[in-house]
Amino acid sequence: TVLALAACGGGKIGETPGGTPQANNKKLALLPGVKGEPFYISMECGAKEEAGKLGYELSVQAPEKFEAALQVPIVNSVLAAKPSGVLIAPTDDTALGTPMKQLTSAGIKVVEVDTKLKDRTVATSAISSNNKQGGQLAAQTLAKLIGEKGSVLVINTKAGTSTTDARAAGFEEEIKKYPNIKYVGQKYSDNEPSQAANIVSAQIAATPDLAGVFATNLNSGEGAAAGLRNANKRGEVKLVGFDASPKQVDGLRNGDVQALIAQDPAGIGRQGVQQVVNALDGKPTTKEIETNLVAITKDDMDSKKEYFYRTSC
Ligand code: T6T
Repeated sequence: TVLALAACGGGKIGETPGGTPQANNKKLALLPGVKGEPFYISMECGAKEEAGKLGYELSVQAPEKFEAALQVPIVNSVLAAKPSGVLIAPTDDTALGTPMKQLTSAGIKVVEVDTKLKDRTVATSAISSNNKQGGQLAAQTLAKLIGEKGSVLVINTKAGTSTTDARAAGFEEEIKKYPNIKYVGQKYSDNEPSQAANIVSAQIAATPDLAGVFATNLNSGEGAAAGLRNANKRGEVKLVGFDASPKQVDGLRNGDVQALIAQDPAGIGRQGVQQVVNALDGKPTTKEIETNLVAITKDDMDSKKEYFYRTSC
């Protein structure tokens, strides 16, 4: 039957599992990981611009916190609204699997932007930084800053976040190549800056020779900077962050942080829209697309302004 064929992936483009062809209503939804955060705002700017060029309307719905339990109901309400395509940053690499599959079963084209599911069969395409490479770059940058010796800590966000997990893994792999650097492990901040600050203070007390910290994203980096400041270790313990929010960029300028690994969120949004529209038009799509990453320090920050994130479009 048509139903059985479609359930095995045999349905035609734009056809629901029931076999009813779904008209392209030119509506797209972007579901970022969290609301009001410069990384996702920049992504939204890129996506909106591209959607406008291609004649699509793009709505944005984000949870108040980076949390699967808050994002799942959003996916369900988007399913009911039935846009033709969805761009989603799943906040958990497993928990969002079932709701995302419901989107594709309803004939909605799904593209992952930034984070992704472990299950690589659900989304048509995924656009993200090479996060493992970003973690390796962070390790090389931090190693250089600390003269390749001393103890280093990773402040991560939440286990199950594909991007930050990959950054921490890349960092760990790379930092182990330095014989005089001791990796003291990673601690999770739950993506809360205050928790990241507390972790840094506690680690300084426990590890007096702490030489460096790698914070795997915006919130953990902003929090780690506050922790170092509170402990009077600003500049003495070197900090490498990920992302380039206005606060992080200020931190680079004033010495709170020594290097940032910046992503291209607007490019992720732009290419996400291109991929979902290609899928809707029956054109070829690319399964995995990598966007740019760049290390920024105080010395070269003025020539890298195009990598700074935005707070409005
Ligand atoms: O680092 C980005 C993003 O890549 C990550 O998946 C989650 O955190 C950010 O949004 C920054 O807060």
